[in-house]
Amino acid sequence: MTIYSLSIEELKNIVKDMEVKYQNINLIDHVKSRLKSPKSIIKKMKKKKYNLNYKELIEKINDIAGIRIICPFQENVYIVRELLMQNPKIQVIEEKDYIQKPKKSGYASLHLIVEVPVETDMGKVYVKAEIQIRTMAMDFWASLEHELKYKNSNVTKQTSKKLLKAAKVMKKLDYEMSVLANETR
Ligand code: 0O2
Repeated sequence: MTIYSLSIEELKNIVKDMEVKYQNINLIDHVKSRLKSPKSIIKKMKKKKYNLNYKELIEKINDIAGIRIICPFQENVYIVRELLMQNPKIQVIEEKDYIQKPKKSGYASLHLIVEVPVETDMGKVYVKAEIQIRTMAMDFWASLEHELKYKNSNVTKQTSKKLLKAAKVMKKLDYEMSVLANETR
């Protein structure tokens, strides 16, 4: 877990540098980070029917270390993506664009699975981490949906439908705000 924590610090520094460099355009609103708890890791491994051993954990669980980058506008999400892709300090190994192709739930966000080099007593090791990049509106929806449905198996079809409807409102709000921003620039 120490190694995963160090990878989060490394990623936060990369994002800080980005914010300083692009402070004139308010690229990022805020950044959150989290280390997945051992209980959640085991729960996820069981759900995905992985064998409960360290090999499977290291190879298959990509989001033990995670950071979330919240941007004001959707176009900023793709600028941040580009900057991360070009950053020589990290290697992007997988991308999932749930903005272009939202999940059935309505979930929208851009995910990058990256490898981050971390210095340890035993030398450099490459640690996998997940970067979620999304707008403030997407984050608002996802945080509440996470609490109301994603982690709750007793959700009714009606609630799911209402959450999907709210996701459409969230998408429209992002669009309207982008239009407004472009008009005022
Ligand atoms: P938690 O509690 O947030 O950590 P896979 O590629 O399928 O092998 P994975 O990790 O299931 O692996 O991929 P996926 O579907 O891209 O999900 C990664 C993370 O995205 C999830 O982590 C959630 O944080 C978030 N996420 C995905 N789908 C939804 C959704 O419908 N609603 C919300 N609110 N969040 C979602 P965890 O570990 O599942 O959960």
